Order: sequence, then C-alpha cells, then structure tokens
Amino acid sequence: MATIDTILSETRVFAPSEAFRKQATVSGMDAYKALCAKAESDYEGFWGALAKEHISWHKPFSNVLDETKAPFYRWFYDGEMNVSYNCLDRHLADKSNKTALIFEADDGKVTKVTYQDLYHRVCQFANALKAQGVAKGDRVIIYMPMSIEAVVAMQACARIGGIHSVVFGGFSAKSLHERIIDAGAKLVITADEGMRGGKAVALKSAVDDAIGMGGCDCVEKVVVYKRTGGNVHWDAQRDQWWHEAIIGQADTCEPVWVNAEDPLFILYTSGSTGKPKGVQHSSAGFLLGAILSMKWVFDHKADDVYWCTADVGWITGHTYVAYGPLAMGGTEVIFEGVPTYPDAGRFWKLIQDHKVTTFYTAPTAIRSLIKLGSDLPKQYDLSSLRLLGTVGEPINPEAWMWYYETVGQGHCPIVDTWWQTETGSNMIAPLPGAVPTKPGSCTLPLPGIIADIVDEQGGPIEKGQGGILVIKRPFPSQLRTLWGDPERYKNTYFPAELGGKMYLAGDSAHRDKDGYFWIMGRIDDVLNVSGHRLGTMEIESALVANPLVAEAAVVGKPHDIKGESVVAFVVLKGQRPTGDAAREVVAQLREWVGKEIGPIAKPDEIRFGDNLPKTRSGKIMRRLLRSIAKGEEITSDTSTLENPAILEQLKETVK
Ligand code: 6R9
Repeated sequence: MATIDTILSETRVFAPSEAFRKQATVSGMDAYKALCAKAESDYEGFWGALAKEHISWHKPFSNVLDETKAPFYRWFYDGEMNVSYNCLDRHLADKSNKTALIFEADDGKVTKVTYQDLYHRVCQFANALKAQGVAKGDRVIIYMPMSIEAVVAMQACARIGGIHSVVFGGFSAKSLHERIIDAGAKLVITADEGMRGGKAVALKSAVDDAIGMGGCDCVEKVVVYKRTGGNVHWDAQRDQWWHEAIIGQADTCEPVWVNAEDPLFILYTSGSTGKPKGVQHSSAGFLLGAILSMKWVFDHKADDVYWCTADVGWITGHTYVAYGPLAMGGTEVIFEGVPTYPDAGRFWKLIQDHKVTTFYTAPTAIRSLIKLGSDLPKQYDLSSLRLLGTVGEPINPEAWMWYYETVGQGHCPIVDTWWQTETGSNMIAPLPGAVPTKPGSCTLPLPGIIADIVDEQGGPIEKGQGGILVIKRPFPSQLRTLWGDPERYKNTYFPAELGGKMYLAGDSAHRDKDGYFWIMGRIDDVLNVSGHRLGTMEIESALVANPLVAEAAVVGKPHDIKGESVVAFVVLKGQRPTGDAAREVVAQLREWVGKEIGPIAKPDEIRFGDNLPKTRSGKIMRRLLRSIAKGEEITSDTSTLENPAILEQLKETVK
C-alpha cells in the first residue's frame, strides 16, 4: 500500500491528556503494565479472576483453561451461563429505565428502547422462536437490516441457546444459499426490505431466491419483520410475519443455561480458498472479550452514549453492537442508514443529536467523509465526544490526524483497534488513558494477549524487521473451530510450520523501537476493500462460473478511499474483446459477481488478455499482476514466463 511508506516514517506521538487519564479505568502506563505483568505471571489466574468478576454465572466454573486437545481450547468449560441474561436480566435491578438502544432510521425517525423494554422484546421473540421449533443448538440465519429487531433476534437466539449466523444484507441470494446449507439452518429471520440512503433493499426476495436454489430442506420457517411494507412473495406454509409470530407469546422467558463453551454464533468470513469459513465462537469466552475491551479500550462509563457504526452482519457489529455495549449496561446508538444520506454531515448530525460520547467507525468511512466535506464536522456540535475508534484496516496518518483534529477537536484519544472475525474482540489497541498513540499504529496488545511477530518458521525476527503476526497463547475470545471443518481450522490458524500452537492471524506487521505494532496487510489472498474481507479466490470462482469466462485472476490495488480495490484479469472463452464489446462484457461480469457474491465484491476494474501470465509449471504470477494493476514498471525477471507478450495486453484498461 502507498500509505505504508508514510506510516513507517510516522513520528508523532499523542500521550493521553491529563483530564482523560485521570478519569480512565486503566489510568497511566504503570497500570497497563501491571495488568500485563499479572497476566504473564499467572495466566490462568488472570483470566479466571476476570471471568468471575465480569460474567454472571449460573454455575461457577472450577477450571479456567483446558489445553489438552490443543488447538481446540476450552475456557471456563464446566461453568454455565447465558449471554442474553448477562446483557439484559442482570441490569434490570438498577437500570430498567435506562435507555439501552437509540435507533435512528434511514429517514431520521428515532426510537428509544429501555433495558426493561428490550428485555421484554427479547423474551417475547425468544418464546416465538421456541414456538417455531427452535431449540438449543439449532442454527438460525439472520438476514436483516440494521434495526432494533436485528439485535432482538440475535439476543433471542442467545437466550434459548440457538446458534445464530448473521449474513450481511449486502450479500447476494447465492451467498445466502451457501451459508444456509453450510450451517444447516432450521430457521431464517429476515425483513421485507431494508432502507439505505432512501432506497429499499430487497431482503425477503433474496431469501426466497436462496431457498429456491434448492438443497435448503433444513429450513422449516422464515420469519419476516415488516420494515417497509413493500410487496413480498408469500409461502403460507413456510413464512410467518414477525408481528404475528409474537402474538400471545409471554414477555418473560427463562434463559436456557448453556455451557461456557456452547457456541453462541457462527459468522462466515473470507479466507484463501473459494469457500467462506464458518467461524464458530463460544459463549463465555466471547462475552468476556467483549466486556473487557469495552472497559479497557473504550473506557466505557455508565453515562456514555456509545456508537459503533458497523452493520450486525460483520464481527464488529456482533461484539460492539449486539453484545458488548449491552453487557456493560450501556446506552448505544444503532443507525439504519448510510453516512452520506441525506448528505455527508449525517454522522456528525447523529453525534450531535444523540450526544454520542464514543464513536467507532472504519478508516474507509473517515476517508470518504474527508473527501465529501472535510469542513462539515465544524457545522455540528461534537462537544459530547470523548473517545474515537477505528477498525477494519490500517488507517493512514493523514486520515488519523483529520479524525483527531476535526472530529475529536484535539481532545479525544483515538483507539486504532486491530482484531479479526476470528479473535472475537480487540487484540492490539491502545488503552486510551495509558498508552500514548501514534497515527497509523494500533500500538500495544491488550493485557493477556501475547502477540508477537515471527518469521515463517515461527522463529524470532530481527528487531525492527517485518514478519508475520501471531498470538502465542490461547485467549478466551478466540474462535473455537470452523463450523463442520475442524481440519481446516487447525491448518489455517495453527499451522504445523509454526509448531501447531501459535495463532496465525494472516497479517504481516512490524514493531518499532517502542514495541508498537504497525499492521502492514494480509499475507494471504484476502483483500480488504472498504474494511470488508474478500477472498480473491472467491471472486475468481464467481467469475469463472460465468459461461463467457475461461479463466480469471483477481488482485488488489491500493485505493485512496477504499484502502484496496478489486482488479480482475479475465480470459474469455471467445475472442479477447476491445472497445464497446469490452465495455459491454465488463458491465455483464460486474453484475454477475454482484449476483454471485454481493455488490461489495464487484471488481472495480476488469482487463482482458488472451491468457494470463504463468510460470512454465502453470502457476499464475499474481505478483506480476499486482504490479500491472498498480501501473508499475515491470522490472523483475519475466524470463520464466510462458507467454511474455500477454503482459502488454493486460496493461490495457477498459475505458
Ligand atoms: C474486526 C475486523 C480482519 C482483518 C485483519 C486485518 C484488518 C482489522 C485493523 C486491520 C490494520 C486495524 N484489520 N483491523 N488492519 N489496522 N486496526 O475487521 O475483522 O473483517 O475479520 O477483518 O482486517 O487485515 O486481519 P475482519
């Protein structure tokens, strides 16, 4: 990435202000170091004490960590609890009238829900799910817009021990189909349509299409929340309106006590192969990670108004929308729409209107809002803000500085949080009252997270050198396995080359003289487009599934706003097209990928060749394609290429 160079020469340091440090939960560097030292001297004691303190247990655990079947770790495994109980019931004694959710719809309509209300809504819907036949361990697909109901649906599953798998509303029917089958879902929860930027997004019809593709016999019922009242096709046997399903259901529901290790959810994410991975999370360990990071990284306080802009379809929307803020008994904002509707001041207006104190978003959103109106924040009263966060991709120092000065007005610490779908919660991030920040660095690991950078054999690297990012000890919030594919779990995350016990994150990084981590990017074939993870293989498989396409290779190219953009090199079965014909095929293929995976995966650029550059053994030379996509001069040796002439064709873009 072009920004890496600027990042590596970044020298600015921002220590926490005196005022922030004084009120912080972890106050000062010594307090942070003391927590880290505690974890290192008695690892299990450290985590055990935290789990006892922060989780309400139905049956206390007597064992902290079981490593006998490593890397299939178990945490707190003889304890019993319920995540929904921890997010709702335990707050009712003293916070029943506190606002839990402030929901702002696309059109600006605001709905507030207290803890008491949310508890009743979750209980009632949990009873409705039971009435539809959902029991402990059953999988439920949630394909919903950002809404109070999406959170209610997730919490209701948790309440009865159902395992949810949320599929982002921007994924296509085809992607949904794959996930329904892989998870063996018994029930699908969706909405008629979602609303984003004044436009309706059809959801129910995608569910119909997905199920219509066949092989989804596991699905017994589809529950549909009426959001817009738009027209939907109805299968009277299978479909059930949300508002009808809850009629007559009691608004209290005894939680199902689950084992600490029982799965809370599966979330599909992209990897190096074509097939998305079903990342499986536990109940107690996941919850503990959510709570501790809310406390340590977001310095969460009782009177905070917390706003994480992530969709519940991503891990960030699980940990920091559906669970973390509620487990803390906090007040959070949930926003249905997009940052640019009705104009690029929408985020700032929301912060002003709801007096948001803690704002957590993605670098790509920050960059696009700089571009669309870098002065806009000044037109709003942002004085309620006290902490800012970013997640999803590296943030370039310029965007960081703008966020700090223009949004945070120079007094809000920025927490740049590095973590992944698989880690469940923040791993490397500053504790804002303790760790000085540097623009572009996610700084230091959370206490108890033993992150390091190693070489390809798992050995130490020379100081200051880049290497691969690993976590050397198991930690409570990490994934437990890949749904239905334990072998892939082992091989992907705990490869034998690294000794089989270190968690391989899939990112490269380096550490500076202060031990700060600087994330460089993925080491596998995963792209990060606007903070969304996309597998190059996934897009390639989608392309070659098109009848026109013989072969395709996909690479990433640096992009000012999106971080990376998708460039596809395509060989058609027929002749290599040029001019209007090429433009026509590009439009068709983009549309095709949108249907196969979802609009987020549409290639930004498609180029055609009579062939792809390959070695004599037939391997596609992706490194070369990356250079071509960037428009770089090819200086490396291309003599091993089977067909050097192809390079000239691939340099041509379709305009
Ligand atoms: C939470 C989330 C994970 C990948 C991860 C890395 C990138 C996330 C980052 C970051 C630099 C940060 N990433 N946070 N890179 N700085 N603060 O985004 O999960 O969708 O699974 O993506 O995103 O490459 O490996 P997920």
